[in-house]
Amino acid sequence: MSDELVKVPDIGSGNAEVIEVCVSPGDSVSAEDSLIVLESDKATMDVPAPRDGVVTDILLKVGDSVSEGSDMLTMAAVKTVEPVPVVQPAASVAEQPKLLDSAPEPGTVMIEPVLVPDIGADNVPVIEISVKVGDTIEAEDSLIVLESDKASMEVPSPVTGVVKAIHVKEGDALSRGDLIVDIEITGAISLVEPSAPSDQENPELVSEVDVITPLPTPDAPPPQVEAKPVGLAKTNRGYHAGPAVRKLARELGVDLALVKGSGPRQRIIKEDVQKYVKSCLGNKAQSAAVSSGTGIPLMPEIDFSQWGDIEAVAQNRLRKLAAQNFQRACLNVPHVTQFDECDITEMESFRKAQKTMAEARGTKLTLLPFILKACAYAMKKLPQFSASLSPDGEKLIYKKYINIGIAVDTPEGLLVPVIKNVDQKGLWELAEECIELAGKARDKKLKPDEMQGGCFTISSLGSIGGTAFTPIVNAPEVAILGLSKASTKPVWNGKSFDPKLMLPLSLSYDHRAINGADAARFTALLGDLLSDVRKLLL
Ligand code: CAO
Repeated sequence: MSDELVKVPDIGSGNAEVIEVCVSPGDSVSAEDSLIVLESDKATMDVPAPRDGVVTDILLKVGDSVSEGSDMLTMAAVKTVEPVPVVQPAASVAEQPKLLDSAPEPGTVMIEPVLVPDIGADNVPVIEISVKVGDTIEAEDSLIVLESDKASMEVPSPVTGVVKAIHVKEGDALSRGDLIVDIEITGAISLVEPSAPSDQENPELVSEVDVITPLPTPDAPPPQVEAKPVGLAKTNRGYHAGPAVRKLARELGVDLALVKGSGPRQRIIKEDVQKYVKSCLGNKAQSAAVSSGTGIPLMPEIDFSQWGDIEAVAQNRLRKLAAQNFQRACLNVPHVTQFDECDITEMESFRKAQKTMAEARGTKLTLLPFILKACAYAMKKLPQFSASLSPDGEKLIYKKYINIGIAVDTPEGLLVPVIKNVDQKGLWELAEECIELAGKARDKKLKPDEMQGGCFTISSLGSIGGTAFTPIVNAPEVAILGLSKASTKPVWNGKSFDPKLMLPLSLSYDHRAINGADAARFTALLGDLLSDVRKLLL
């Protein structure tokens, strides 16, 4: 049998541009599958296959301007299979809304309760409510989308009207006969109705529900519903893509929100979805290679419930982001931590002596402003501590400003607001800024620019406890100072032991940018400054 020439049908407008060719020679297509997508200045339309067959040649290309009768492609016929006769059984009275074939009389209000039709299964979850109370809808508009493990289905409205009440919510499990919505009828009722009870032994029964995503399950019996043109799955609504592309995306589990459209007006075409899937597979392979390349075996997934009760709590976005940053810094930065301690006895006396003054100013003077001042001083003397390495490791970028981040523990997770130009600010100003930024962090009021531009970070656990810890460098910064709890220790003065308030310092640094001698110099300088804060003025 010779190939059949398929031409562009009546497209309701003069010329239209081919914006997508959905098939290739050799593809088997079923009647109604999209062959090409056309776009005129008024509409975008899919041109469906007139019948089942195999595409043998494509006679146009993306960008061509076509009109009714233009040659589109050639198809070879396939052996036709006798269609299964469709039986439309009588509906059960109890479940069937009353049929009307005309609009209600003016002045009368008719409420149509819409029930779940035969969906071939019980307890099917609602994955989308497509309408809201007050919406004006047309007959056939989708009301809800149900998704079983075999198929996604839209339940269409049988009438034109206004949604008065919604009786279901996302996640509800629905079965035939459940009440979905009440619609106040404003137009004629179409003859779309919930179908009769399903009969597992009668495969010819056809539901009126549109199957929009038949999910292939090898052992599953053929769905008992008629496949109509595909609708839009929940996650893929609102993107510029034709039904064929949406169908492909659903089949491949692709979220179209993540796909960049390369068609006219950023329309997502088939190739974009394929490219996206390829890049995902590439990334996966790459991360597997990185993982094995660095010799880091993946953590095994363990079912902890085998040893007792457990509760899995979803991590919030902030904690997930922080975890990612910590891991990235840990894997990329060769860390070394320099431990030291410094005598802050006199500084502490001075700080405490300022208490009345602090109260009069309505603020509080903690250790932190002194540490900030001392770090700013040391960063000026040793500028590599406020530098960053270029990503290729070729350059050390020295920053001529002294911005210092302070790690703030909040109920949501760790935040690091940045105090700008610390070297230009006095102790009171720094005290006020610390309180303000820490407060904003805890109240989730920090603006992005208040968390950016840091050169160095201070993480103070001193008010909580501990003797030392190894903070993780807040890359691309190259150093972070950890403070633990100061405690009084006996310090040998050459003749006897003096009680001294000693502050433990833990300075972690990126060993690519800073060497150990510099780190020791840095903490020694901090010790010198903090043991006699008058030196900060020099
Ligand atoms: N040793 C002894 N006492 C200390 C101290 C130290 N190293 N550091 C602070 N203190 C004292 C303060 O001086 C203050 O004492 P007074 O009440 O006598 O004045 C008291 O502890 C409470 O201080 P604070 O915590 O309210 O204020 P702060 O300026 O010291 O710290 C902030 C502010 C925001 C850094 C702190 O509240 C915070 O959130 N720290 C946690 C940081 C963190 O989680 N780091 C880990 C990051 S990695 O996971």
